[in-house]
Amino acid sequence: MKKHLCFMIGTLLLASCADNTPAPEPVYPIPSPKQVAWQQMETYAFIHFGLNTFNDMEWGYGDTSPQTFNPMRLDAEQWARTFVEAGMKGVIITAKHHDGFCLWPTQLTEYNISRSPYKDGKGDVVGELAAACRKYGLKFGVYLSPWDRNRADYGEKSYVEYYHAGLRELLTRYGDIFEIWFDGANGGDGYYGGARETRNIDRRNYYDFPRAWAMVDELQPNAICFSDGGPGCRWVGNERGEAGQTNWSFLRSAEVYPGYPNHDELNVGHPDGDAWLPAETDVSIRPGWFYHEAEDDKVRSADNLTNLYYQSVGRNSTLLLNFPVNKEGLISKTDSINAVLFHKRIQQELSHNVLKEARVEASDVRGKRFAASQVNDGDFNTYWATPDGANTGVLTFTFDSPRLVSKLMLQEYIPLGQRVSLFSVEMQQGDQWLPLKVDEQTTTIGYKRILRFPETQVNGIRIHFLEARGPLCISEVAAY
Ligand code: FUL
Repeated sequence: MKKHLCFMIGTLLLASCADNTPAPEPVYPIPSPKQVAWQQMETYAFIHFGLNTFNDMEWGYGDTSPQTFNPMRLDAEQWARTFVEAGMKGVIITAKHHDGFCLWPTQLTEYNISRSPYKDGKGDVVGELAAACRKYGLKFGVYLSPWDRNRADYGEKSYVEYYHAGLRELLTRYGDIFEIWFDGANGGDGYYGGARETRNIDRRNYYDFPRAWAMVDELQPNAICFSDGGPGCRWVGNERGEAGQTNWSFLRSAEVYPGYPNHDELNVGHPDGDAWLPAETDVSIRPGWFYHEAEDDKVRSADNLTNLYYQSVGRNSTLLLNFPVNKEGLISKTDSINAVLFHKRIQQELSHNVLKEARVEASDVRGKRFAASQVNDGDFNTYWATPDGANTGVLTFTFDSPRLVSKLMLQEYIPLGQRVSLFSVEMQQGDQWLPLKVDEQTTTIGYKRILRFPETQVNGIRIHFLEARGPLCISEVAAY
């Protein structure tokens, strides 16, 4: 009886604490769960490797002999270990670049690795990397260039069938694929089976991309399709490693297509876009995408890479960092050392979140389960939310004793959409609240925004959310 009574009282107490306040309605467009999981990868590697590597080229013409492809020490596990130590969550390899040479053995064309001296024609670089990824817990992706400077039938219907058949092989032979790269460089001069001429195609319609994307949905439903206009993620609009300070994860889908010429729009997104298409920032650790001996002393330093991280991941984008595998078939020493040092730098710079030791108050709260304390609990899936109609608000963090800070990290709960379009920050120094001066626009936040500023001693931090597309949904705020 006593036990029963205790249970009843417990249930009553629980009921009075429970908060049934509904979550805010989504503000469209919103990401699919796979787009959220993809964005949470944050950094992953790119590999450019192929005939170009052995012939000191960036864009092979399509006539280089497969006999020149001969890496003597190729070790895909060395690549994978480098990426793991550099904190990367996956890798995308150029299975076929514009020169048309296929890094996997295929019956579809003679222009493939089985015609090279590598492993006496029995090698499969795509397969070797896929296996290394499985062993080291990395996600695996492929780049399959639509433009093909080798094929005699480039420009005709049969080439499009060939392209789709190659895609099917990659989607079915190598296990799970997290991303497929549909590059936007398209048409121009090439070998084209000996024709040696210039061919132009209709960028928008020639490749029948909707059919390719449907094949991906069917065979690899968890994969993200990259192109200038998605449908999974979009190009950031430059190869400098720089996402827009204002960066919306949307585009007007009817306007953008692979090969879209307005790169500035891709950099910031379309604030009124109808499709969720977050930006991916692709950049090489060296000046070129492919390996060139002359660039051995031009590898980006850890400092340089650190800056790229803040300009990409810190601006609501992902970072796709390219490693030009060398002629031996390895990632060169400087490249791997600098990538690992970069990761250690970021880990160290963002290790001690002082807001975990702060009191936090909000101007307005939707209900108990959306309390301000959700923003410094380290859990992306819980968030502070404001009531319907309250599209502005203030978060105030205060410390018992002063703290030194030089970075501020903000995250929106993007499963319900990207909302904030303007915010400002104040720092409490002594008794005074002073505006934080940063060199960047403080407009959008999205999945992640990181602001950098000179080290400052503060007693508190206050964030004013000044404009948003709906009630605020803030997942996390951290200061380091
Ligand atoms: C571009 C290509 O033309 C480059 O060669 C490289 O692959 C880069 C990632 O994409 O469009």
